[in-house]
Amino acid sequence: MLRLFEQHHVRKVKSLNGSWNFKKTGEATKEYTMIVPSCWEQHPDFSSFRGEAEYKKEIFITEKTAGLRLDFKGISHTADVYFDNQKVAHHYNAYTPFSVVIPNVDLGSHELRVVVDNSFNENSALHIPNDYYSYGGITRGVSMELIPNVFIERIEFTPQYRDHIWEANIKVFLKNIQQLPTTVTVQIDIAGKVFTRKDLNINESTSQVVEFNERFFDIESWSPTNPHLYLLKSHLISDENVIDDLIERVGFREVEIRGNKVWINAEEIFLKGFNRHEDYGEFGCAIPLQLMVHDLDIMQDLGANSVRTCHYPNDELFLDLCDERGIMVWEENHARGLSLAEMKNQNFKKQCENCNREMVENHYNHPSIIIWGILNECASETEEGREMYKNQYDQIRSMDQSRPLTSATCRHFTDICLDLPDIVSFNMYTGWYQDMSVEERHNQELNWIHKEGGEGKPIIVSEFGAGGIYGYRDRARSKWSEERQVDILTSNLQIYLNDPRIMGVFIWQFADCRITEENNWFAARPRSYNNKGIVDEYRRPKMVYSAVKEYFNKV
Ligand code: ADA
Repeated sequence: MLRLFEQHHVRKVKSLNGSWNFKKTGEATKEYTMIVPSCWEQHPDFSSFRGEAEYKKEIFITEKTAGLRLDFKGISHTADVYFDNQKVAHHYNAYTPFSVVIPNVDLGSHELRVVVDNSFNENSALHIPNDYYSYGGITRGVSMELIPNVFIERIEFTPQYRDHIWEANIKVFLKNIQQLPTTVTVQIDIAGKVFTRKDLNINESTSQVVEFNERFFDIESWSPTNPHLYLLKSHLISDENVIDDLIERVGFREVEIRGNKVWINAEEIFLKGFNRHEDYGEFGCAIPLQLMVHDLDIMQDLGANSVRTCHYPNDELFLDLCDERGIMVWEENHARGLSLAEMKNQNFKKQCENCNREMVENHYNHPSIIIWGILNECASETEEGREMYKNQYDQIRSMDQSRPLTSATCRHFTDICLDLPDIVSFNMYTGWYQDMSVEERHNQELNWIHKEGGEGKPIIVSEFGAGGIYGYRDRARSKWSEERQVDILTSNLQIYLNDPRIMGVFIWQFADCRITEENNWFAARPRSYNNKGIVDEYRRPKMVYSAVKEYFNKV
């Protein structure tokens, strides 16, 4: 399952999840059977394997159509895709989906082979040794689709509330994969209304956007307290026949900045949430759906209303769950703590641009996503870094004007980019990395933000927290004990949750997560884990759980 709802009733889709042949690349290596999706680290022989391996699967084409479309929701972290030994796709980044269309595939048996590499090297600017783990494998779902010569690539649904009426701009992106022009009709069906565009000439080998601007009445809006969703069904008709379709699930909601607050529809919001890595015990980043549900059940039990997808785009199944539950999402591109030298890697710009484009294009219709974030704790204190931040804000704004942008900084008192985002966010570990009064340090930070470009903008404390090793109890309440984690979290929550100058907080972090040992990360991370979770990597609650629940449920 790639989504929580069916995206096609007409297009023929087949899941390729399940057993694949697997082996390390190279000669005469041992053959395994590996489940897709999963991390290869789940297998005892590969629990710390960093390198290259290949997956193979035989697929059968039982109907002749114009093209075969392969849809990969996530491969960690570099993939080369071969179809009958012909290379058909290359993709970098574990956290964004990609697809490839192979025209005119013959009936019968074919070989699909995917070479996957999770090694660290100069070609990888974003997956580097870090305070989270870059797993290996086909870690999210895969499917194959039979498509006609003109098919619906994607849809963008942008709702707006004007003069007490819901309006929506709907863009339908069509692609003609063959060498002959085709005339089609596009039909949209949503909220009991049907819209049609007839006699559209789609030229050979081109993409074309068909746009609708419509008004709606008797609409139930999407909000955190009433997350009402609508299915948007699109059909492609040629010569009186429905040749393709695509179904999206959308919500009528608008995100607005009013002064230093963020509003959803007619409601001012305060974000109380968690930073959540995609990491769960032996499952690594390939978290099964029922455990995604478990995570959200726990977050909502704690009184959270939001989640930050630190530090990369998340699995669409998780975003679908957030849509259904009204959990507000800060989704961010893939980057964590890159120095200027690392941002100057020759692949950084392209890899970020691709990640931003794939994130926005594929996740655009999720009403739960209310903020796009970029470049967590990168070199925003430098002129060259500022240029890169500005370019990425501009890129995302060019694709989506409906959501505010932000970036979590730790360049305190030196950051020169605070004027660029719509929302100013900062990471602060008072009581853990620096022992001083939380209130005093917080006022220092807000005074600096106001002077350096953040005046009048919404402000989020995007990270704060402390380490607590599950099961480590200490009368002296030493650092790394569960007791000290309670002390530090409560001293921070008391200040942040009662300050009208901020509009949100994200605790670092929801659950403990594995980190990479390289670059000495292990030395500052007992167990080679980031132990700042409210629960551990198996979601076992630490002492701090009840303290967070008490504070979050007061707001
Ligand atoms: C930073 C970073 C997080 C994590 C945190 C920590 O704020 O953004 O990814 O590394 O520090 O645990 O120190």
